[in-house]
Amino acid sequence: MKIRRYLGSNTQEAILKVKMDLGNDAVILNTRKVRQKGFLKIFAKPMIEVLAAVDDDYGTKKEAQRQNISQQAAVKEPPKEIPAVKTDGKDEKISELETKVNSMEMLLHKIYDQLQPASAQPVLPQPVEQRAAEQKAEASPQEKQSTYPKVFELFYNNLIKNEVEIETAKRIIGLVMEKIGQNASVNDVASVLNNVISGILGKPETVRMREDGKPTVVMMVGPTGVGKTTTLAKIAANYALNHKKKVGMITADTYRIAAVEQLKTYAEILGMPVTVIYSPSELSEAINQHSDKDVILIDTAGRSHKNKAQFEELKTLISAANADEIYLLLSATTSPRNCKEIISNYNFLKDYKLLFTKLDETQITGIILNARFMTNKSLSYITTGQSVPDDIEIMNVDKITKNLLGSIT
Ligand SMILES: Nc1nc2c(ncn2[C@@H]2O[C@H](COP(=O)(O)OP(=O)(O)OP(=O)(O)O)[C@@H](O)[C@H]2O)c(=O)[nH]1
Ligand SMILES: [Mg+2]
Repeated sequence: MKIRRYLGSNTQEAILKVKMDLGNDAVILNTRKVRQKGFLKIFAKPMIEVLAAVDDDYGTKKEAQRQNISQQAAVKEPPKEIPAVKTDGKDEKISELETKVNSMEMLLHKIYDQLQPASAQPVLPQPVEQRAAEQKAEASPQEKQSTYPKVFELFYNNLIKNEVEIETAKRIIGLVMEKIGQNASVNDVASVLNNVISGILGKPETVRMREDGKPTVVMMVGPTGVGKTTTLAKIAANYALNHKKKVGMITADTYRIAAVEQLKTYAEILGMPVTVIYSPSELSEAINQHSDKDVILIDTAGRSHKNKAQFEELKTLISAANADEIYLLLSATTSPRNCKEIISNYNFLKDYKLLFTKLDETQITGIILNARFMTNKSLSYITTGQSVPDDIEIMNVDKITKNLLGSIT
């Protein structure tokens, strides 16, 4: 039991302080009038002192509650339409002027570079095709070195430590240098870099509900064990509990023993129907069965990106589903090389959103920037643990950007 002392100019104020600090569970042990110490304070009005007690584990409970609320709030945020182009004329004018200033800066910068001795030249951004061709599977420490001015070098190193692809990191740093010049201050570099990275990451998009009264069909795909079924259950629970939507689930995973049981268990807890299909031809009938729902979530079996036959089957299933949204799930713990390989295996998908799982297992977030840079697909949710439904949130781009920038002190 923790005992704390609170002072207020009256009893109400002192008790309010107790509740703000310890919550409603606090027990008031004693109240009394006290005179403040010090010569001048002798003449002041007496204060009210309240002694209050609360359980030892209150702090832990409070933190858990706080996290819970913030996660729920994150998931509760209703999906918003993101306009493809800005409609505000003023904004267009500003961005037009910005582009002009940028290209003038770039021109000046190039002239300046040409006047410099060869060894002092910075590494400038390269065209996308060249970047792809030059991307090496595993870079040697020498290849990771750069010849940037100190401040840029430090930020570049942070990106590399975060496993951002070398060519992506070089391109980003090059872009920042083009924007503000080589002699910019740390703060300016950090601020422009922040803007460039958050600009690349873009605004995350969540499930966009259909507006024609038909159910929105959402499908989860991705490598084995990344968390497709668990994430599907988290999304289902959030739609049902927070948005009061009618949710149906379909599983096409009859390959792994217990896969169906896993989804059925979640469905039972959440009080939702689940349909099991054994072949892609059964899918449209299963979707019809859920025509009274607002959202239909389809779980698929984990597919190794190395298995061509399994991939063909997945393609058939995806085309049978004709889903409104497909989420490609990637574990944040995947190595950059594997991530690249997985993504290139899924490039048969016309459109999809990127969803990263297991962010609780790693501090390294370069995979997110790499994937976004490589695919240009929208980011969406992240998952941060095994708990259903709590451990899911809409990706906080600002947080990811700050993590990628790191500290250079
Ligand atoms: N630490 C952590 N574990 C997670 C997260 N999401 C899922 N898991 C765990 O990862 C394991 C696999 O999760 P599943 O949901 O079964 O993964 P899956 O992609 O459906 O797997 P397959 O269907 O076999 O391909 C389980 O132990 C989950 O509890 C997460 O965000 N963080
Ligand atoms: Mg599964």
